[in-house]
Amino acid sequence: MTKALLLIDIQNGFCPGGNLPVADGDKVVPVANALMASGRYTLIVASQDWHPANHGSFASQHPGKAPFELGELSGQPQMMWPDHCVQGTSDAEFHPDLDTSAIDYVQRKGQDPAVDSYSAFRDNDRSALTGLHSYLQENGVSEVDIMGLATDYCVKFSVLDALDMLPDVTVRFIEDGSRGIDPEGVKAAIAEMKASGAEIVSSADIIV
Ligand code: VGL
Ligand code: ZN
Repeated sequence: MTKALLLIDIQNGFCPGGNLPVADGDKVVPVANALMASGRYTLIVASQDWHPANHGSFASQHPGKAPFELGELSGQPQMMWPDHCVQGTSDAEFHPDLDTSAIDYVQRKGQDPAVDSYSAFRDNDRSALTGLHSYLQENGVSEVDIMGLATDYCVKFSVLDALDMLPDVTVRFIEDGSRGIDPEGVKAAIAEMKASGAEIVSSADIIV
């Protein structure tokens, strides 16, 4: 059994003080560190939202649009975000308390200015793959536990893609290791992940 822990976007930008802060986003850091130290995982993977400064998901690139309004990107509906996780800035760095020494593989995403990439596996239009799917397959992963930021966006899309793209793999969402942007969105995201076949677990179920 090759078990992977997938840490989604535990970056300064999504923590208090960041450009797209998630309430209590930093609270997931000790959960991630404890799981990494548990010795339960063969592979530790972390994703990193990694946008160019002119990324098309930024409201700043759409005259007249404000952050958190619905806009369009390449003809598709797109939430307009504040500028966040720009490549090479401190906003894009992992949270300083995250123990990055245990991370085996970092998957960056969101580099194409013309499409957003919530999932760590592929762009929102499902065309370009990031490489994470191949990495997990090459390593013969049989179980993926997923947690991080934000539950209602990048965590949810990563869980749904893991279920879709790794059909024989057990996919679990770690609830206490995740925080979301919108409380109603979080409830809906958990219901959708569950209905799609993900197990909903807590870190206490894993570290016994
Ligand atoms: C995310 C919105 C925009 C996330 C990334 O990590 O959940 N959300 N970019
Ligand atoms: Zn982003």
